[in-house]
Amino acid sequence: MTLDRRIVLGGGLALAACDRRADAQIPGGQTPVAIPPLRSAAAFPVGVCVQEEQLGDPSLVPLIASQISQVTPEWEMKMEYIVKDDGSFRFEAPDRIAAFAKANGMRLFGHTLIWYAQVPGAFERLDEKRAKFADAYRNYILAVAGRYRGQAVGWDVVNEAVAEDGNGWRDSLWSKKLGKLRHMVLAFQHAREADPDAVLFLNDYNLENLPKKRATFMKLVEALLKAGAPIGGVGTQTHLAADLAPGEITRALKDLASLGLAVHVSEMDVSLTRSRGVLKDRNKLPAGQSRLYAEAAEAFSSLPAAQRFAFTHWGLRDKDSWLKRENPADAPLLFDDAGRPKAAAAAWIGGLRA
Ligand code: 9MR
Repeated sequence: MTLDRRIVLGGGLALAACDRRADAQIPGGQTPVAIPPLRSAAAFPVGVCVQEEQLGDPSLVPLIASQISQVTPEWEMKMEYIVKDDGSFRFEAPDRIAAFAKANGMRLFGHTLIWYAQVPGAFERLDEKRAKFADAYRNYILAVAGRYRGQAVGWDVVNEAVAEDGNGWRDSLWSKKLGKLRHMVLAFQHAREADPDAVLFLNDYNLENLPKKRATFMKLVEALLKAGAPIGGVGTQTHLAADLAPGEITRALKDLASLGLAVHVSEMDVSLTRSRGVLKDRNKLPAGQSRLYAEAAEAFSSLPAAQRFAFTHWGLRDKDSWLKRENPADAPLLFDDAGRPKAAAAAWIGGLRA
């Protein structure tokens, strides 16, 4: 671990006095702690997701710049942003995020090319003719992955392909038009054509808490490789609930690493409000959250160095989290709303190994 001993509070920001009102904003009675920057504490790239509008936030930008070495666009590199109603593309927001990454010496990670959940009308309206659809599919992947060629270090090429319960693979417009396995093989091949150097990922969630889903995910990776898909890595989103049992993350990461590919913890957060009730005492959830962050850091650190692609947090401050947008009582990230490191941040750093 290349530990930079500079100790920061709130990512080098002027720390607001910890008066009682500020303390009261921290859920579960957590108090701010002193930590070295995440990016210098870890021996691997540390990522975060960003939205274009956050690049104008004068308190968030220095926090990202001091803590982070890789950025993933949270939604503006997806079809929902890029594909306009007439089928043409726009790139203003992802271009700005890519420029921000470059200006700050950070890696850029592309997310995501093909996702069952994103089906633009322009694709739905294409002629029934399969050839036309296949051309548009290839053209999209070439345009998007090709645009960031030479900058994006990797891409989530296919996102969330495994069925919710782990039974088989999901249906989507893409699978209906191009075939269940074939649309994924094509996506990887087109992404490789667009960018010969980016590491290409299959990415999914609930791989820690649902071993059956993990097994299906791993079988899918093998099937894709066998069919000629140039997969270079596996992404585990790691959206967890704070009462997940100890050991699950470690088992999942070991299992996934046994494929021999690069591993990306791609979207970690630990929800306090989505817990399934194993921990009955809500006051214990922040401790559970810290424990899971520590376990994730330790398990990821224990993987062979060559397989540790990056560890991405799905936001830094609680107030920027998609989970908090869904439930204001949640506090799933390493930094509080004011950008001060929580106990979870110290726990994550404490779990890192050389
Ligand atoms: O956090 C993202 C949220 O801001 C977007 O509105 C949403 C749809 O684009 O996607 C969220 O991120 C998801 C990620 O892309 C894939 N895994 C699940 C994440 C949380 O829903």
